Amino acid sequence: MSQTRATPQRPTAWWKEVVVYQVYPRSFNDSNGDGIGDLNGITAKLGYLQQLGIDVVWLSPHFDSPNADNGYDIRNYRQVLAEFGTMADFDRMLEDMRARGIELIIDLVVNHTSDEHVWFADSRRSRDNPRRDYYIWRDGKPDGAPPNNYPSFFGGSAWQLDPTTGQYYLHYFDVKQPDLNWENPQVHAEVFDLMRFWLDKGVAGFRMDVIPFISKQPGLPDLAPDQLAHPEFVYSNGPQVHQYLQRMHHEILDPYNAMSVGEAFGVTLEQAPLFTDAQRGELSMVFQFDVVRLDRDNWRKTDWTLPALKAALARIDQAAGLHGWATSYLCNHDNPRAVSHFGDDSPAWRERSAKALATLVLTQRATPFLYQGDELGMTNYPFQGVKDYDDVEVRGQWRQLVETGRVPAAEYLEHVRQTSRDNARTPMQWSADPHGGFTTGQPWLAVNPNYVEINAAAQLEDPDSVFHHHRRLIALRHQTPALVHGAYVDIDPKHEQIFAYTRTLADERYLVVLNFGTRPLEYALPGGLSIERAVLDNGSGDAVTAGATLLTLAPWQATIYKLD
Ligand code: TEU
Ligand code: CA
Repeated sequence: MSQTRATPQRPTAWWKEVVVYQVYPRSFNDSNGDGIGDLNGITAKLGYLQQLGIDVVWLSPHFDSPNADNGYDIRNYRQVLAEFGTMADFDRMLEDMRARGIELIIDLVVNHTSDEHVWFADSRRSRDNPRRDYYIWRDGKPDGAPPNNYPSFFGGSAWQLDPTTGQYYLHYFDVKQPDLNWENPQVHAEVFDLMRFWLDKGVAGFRMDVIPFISKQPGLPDLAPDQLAHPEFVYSNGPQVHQYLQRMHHEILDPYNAMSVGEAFGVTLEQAPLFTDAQRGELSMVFQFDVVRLDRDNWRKTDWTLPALKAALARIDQAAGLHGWATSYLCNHDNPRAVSHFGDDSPAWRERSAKALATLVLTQRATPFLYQGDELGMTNYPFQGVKDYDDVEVRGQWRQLVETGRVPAAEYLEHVRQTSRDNARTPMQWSADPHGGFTTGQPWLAVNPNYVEINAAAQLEDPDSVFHHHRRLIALRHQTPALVHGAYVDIDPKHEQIFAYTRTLADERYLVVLNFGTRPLEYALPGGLSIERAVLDNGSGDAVTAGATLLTLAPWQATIYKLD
């Protein structure tokens, strides 16, 4: 097999210098009026993405799936979901992206498959089926109870009894998402094969869904009582995970010079370098959860403080160290909207705080990942009742917690309104047309009614929009190596409202100052720093003179300065 046939000539570690934009295809753009976003809809918006200036698209799953979890349950890894289009549509989309200089990474979901995948259909047929060991089967306890006390993230036990053979199979997520058995070398061969299939088409790499979970705990012992609330810290710590990833790196990722980003759910900041240290040969980078889960306890919303956010970012930078690399993100399809979460989505401050958060994400020493709609400052959805949610996670928790009387409905809804994944999954707001111009039909999930004010068409027209601020930040990052590679130093980690850090590469030095609040402040620069000029700010009207050491900061001001 010619492994290098379609290998693109990309420079080493090319993925450090890119800005990534995540597309959640179901909610991006519907080209045929069925209410569901699709691949032709994405192709139609590539000019928009090119104007924004991003380099890489991460496409959430586009594969054939019964959609128990919106495509994170794959039935056929080599087929496009019919609702999204055909393989010809995919090829055209990819060709058009690459003609515009945009690379594509796709979602590799191989901790589990759909229960409708042919591997699982075979596996469940009989105890001696050749594919039995593709999945994890165990006898129940003598009294018929599940093999151990593992919980599923979507409610209930992580084990499902299958009547055909009388054994249980393991599923960390929905019952329709059985976990693959990576102790079986045939599973590696199958996965490596499907990776080659997409790489040979010209895909540039993968985002890897819950990849630390692929190695299971030997003997699958019960979780201790204190582990039950956060099983991810056990599920992510199987003994073989690094060996599996090193093999994948050696056989697939390295020969194709592919970009890889692992979703490191349950991985601590101390463990992250094991995945990303280039000398070990595993992944390019990982998504850590320390920022997006700063104010979360499962579905519960808790409080966060600016010093805690700064500490998490500093530790992420330290964990990347000299030989690793990090990611920078505030939102994705599993989280509330960035501006509602970390900014201020009230009409007075939404735009300016969204721009401040963009400044933060795009000036870290890490590859920035923007989620669709971030560039417009899209907000959380005004959910009322449980019927407003589509997500399998909310529906499972509702059954397990509310219908059993463990948590009052009002309490659950108050938290989930702020934490639900559906906040980020409402359709893109393209224009002030009905349904935000996302579809001419009925959208699969309601469009946020604020599309009348917040939409791409209006922002493209307005040079001061959140969109154009993102565009300017991306362009600045591309032309400023210090903002990509420069050392990161938080110069005032304890300040409760100001976030100030320097980025230094040789004698180029930048200072980023963000006012995380609506109170204007005078800010004396610590440590004898003095300003040469303001390079980019978020329209807060800052006038600064050369040599200044005292700043007058407007509410939610975000400014990048060049230092003397
Ligand atoms: O999510 C991993 C994950 O476990 C959480 O982020 C998840 O969203 C949930 O909130 C945990 O309580 C990945 C995908 O990003 C997510 O969309 C999938 O549902 C999940 O894996 C299963 O494939
Ligand atoms: Ca469609």
